[in-house]
Amino acid sequence: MAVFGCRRQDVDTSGQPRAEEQSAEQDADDAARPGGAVAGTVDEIASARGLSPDDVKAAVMTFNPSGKMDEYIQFASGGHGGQMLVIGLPSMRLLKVIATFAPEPWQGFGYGGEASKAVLDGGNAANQELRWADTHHPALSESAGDYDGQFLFIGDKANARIAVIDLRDFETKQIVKNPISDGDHGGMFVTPNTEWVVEGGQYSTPLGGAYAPMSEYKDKYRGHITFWKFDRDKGRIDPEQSFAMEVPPYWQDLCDSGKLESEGWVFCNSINTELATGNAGADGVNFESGVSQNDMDYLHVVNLNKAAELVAAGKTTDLNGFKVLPLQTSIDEGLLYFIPEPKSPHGADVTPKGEYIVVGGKLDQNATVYSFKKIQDAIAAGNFETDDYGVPLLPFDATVEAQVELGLGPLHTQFDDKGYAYTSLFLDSAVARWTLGGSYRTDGAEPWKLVTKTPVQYNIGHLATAEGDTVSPDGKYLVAMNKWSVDRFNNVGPLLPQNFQLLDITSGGEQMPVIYDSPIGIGEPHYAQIIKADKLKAFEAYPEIGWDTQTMAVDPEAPRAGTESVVRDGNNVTVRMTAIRSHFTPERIELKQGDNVTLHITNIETARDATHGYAVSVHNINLSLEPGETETVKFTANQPGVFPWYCTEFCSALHLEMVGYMLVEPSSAAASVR
Ligand SMILES: [Cu+2]
Repeated sequence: MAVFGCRRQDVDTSGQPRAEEQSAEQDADDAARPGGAVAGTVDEIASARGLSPDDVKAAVMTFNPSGKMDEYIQFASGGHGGQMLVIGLPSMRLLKVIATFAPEPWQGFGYGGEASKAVLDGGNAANQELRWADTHHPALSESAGDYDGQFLFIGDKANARIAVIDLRDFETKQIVKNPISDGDHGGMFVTPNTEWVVEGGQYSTPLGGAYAPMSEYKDKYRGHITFWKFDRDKGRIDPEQSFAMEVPPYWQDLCDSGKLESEGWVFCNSINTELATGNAGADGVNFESGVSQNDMDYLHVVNLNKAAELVAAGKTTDLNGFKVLPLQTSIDEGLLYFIPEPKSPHGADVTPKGEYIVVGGKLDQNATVYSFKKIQDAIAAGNFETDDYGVPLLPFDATVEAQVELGLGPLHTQFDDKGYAYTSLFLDSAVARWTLGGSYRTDGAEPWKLVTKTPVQYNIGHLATAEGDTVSPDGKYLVAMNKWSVDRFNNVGPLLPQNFQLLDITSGGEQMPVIYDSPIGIGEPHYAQIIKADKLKAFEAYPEIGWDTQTMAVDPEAPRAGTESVVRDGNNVTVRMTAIRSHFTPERIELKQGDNVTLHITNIETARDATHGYAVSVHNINLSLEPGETETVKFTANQPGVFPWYCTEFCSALHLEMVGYMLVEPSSAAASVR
């Protein structure tokens, strides 16, 4: 197998990159080295490691030598780790874990700083300091239907919360709790200009935190679809301008926003139109079978623009201080329609030009494709049957454009730039490529037809293609987000990592190889979006010294070089401190037991990557101060003693010397004993 010449572009046995030319004798020498070490030409290395030509090709397609950047950035949910993962493509290297709903010490998120405390406390509920989340579906902000690289939203399925991340510094700025429900799944999905962030519910309950026995499920339990208003200038969701639609107590599932032709509409599917309530002892049918009785569930078709008009006109009721459109209002005003969809569906995905909605029915072998135009015609035709709650039911046959037989367990669909759709098949453990029809077919290929399937390892949930949720997908990479990895990686015990597999989808046709396996050892990542890397315009360092990361502006009160001080006012002590390589100013704080301490600290560095930490022993305080950042910590000095603090980032040769002492004088001799 001739792959390259004998230029050594790979790694040597110590893992160090090597690029120097070698003579043939040296290559032969290296190859013959004892101990099984791999060395020699690329051919010899491939042979010694048992790599096929396809393996070598995949390696060349994904390998980034030191200093080479990735072309795409994938933002994947971190599952019940409560975080966001930032992964480069095609290398699949993990670039960052963004602390989102869970405290994270490296980023100083939730360890004493007032800013992150305020963000995390925004998600508290039911008198609980909620400090974890099951992050599900991330959504990048869009302008005119394309990712704009400005903001990132992520939903918490476990507690019905939304986080807003600002992509200028990749930090979480806001967490909001849904005031009327404690669960969701169909979010986040943004409208094409990010006016609205959509959060669809999941397990129906009495709304607003009320109680009702399961025997009253049909009458008292309800689902919701919540529309959060996003204020782009402020970079925050505005709960005052947000609202929810009350919907029947089916379990709403994934949603997607209309685009172009269908802009202003939202599509969510549902399961449990059976209204199953589970078993208790010998009573009733379990959910697994109870929820799977009907051949058809209901695709929810929502006229969002009209709903927003009615909300503005005051047609809402108030529940826990939140605007809610009652179900009857949505029916009377023509905001909500149902269409039968087979069977126990999961994904509802709008095609790039917005004219079709693709539904994957978990217990059906087809992807079902609805036509937005046919839906509009059916609405205009009127004369509806209704479901048990009076919601108009549009006929299946009149609204379906095509059904495409794909295989077992179709879930979620993404798109490319060549008129193909890609659907995950959970039960088949495969990715299906199939042809769209209509205006997508300019190549003469048969429309609405399965083209090929690539096996993945194993149990794929979602998949994501490059720019795949936009009006202009790139058609370059597909990531299969596999729930099980079984035999793919070294055994690390009974809790196994998930497996992200990268597929090359550039060539179309029947070629769609897996080119990289990436273990994910954090939570269970659920969904991801992939953006062209050059759309991201993150700060390299904060723009000015004294930067407040909450206001994203300079804090005029931030400590600066020469303004450091310790000021006592009774038992209130205010410390103004700076950090720079390799010292804090001041380096000593003398307190009395019981003092209330407010510490303002600024990293006065401007150099890229010159981050300092500020960690105080046994006080659960650890800040990360990126260049220019200012931060505030408040605590009471209850514990007498002597407490060193130090910089937790290895910032310079004299990093060990970047230290200070906090002395807390006991209020009495007895108090000094711990
Ligand atoms: Cu999902």
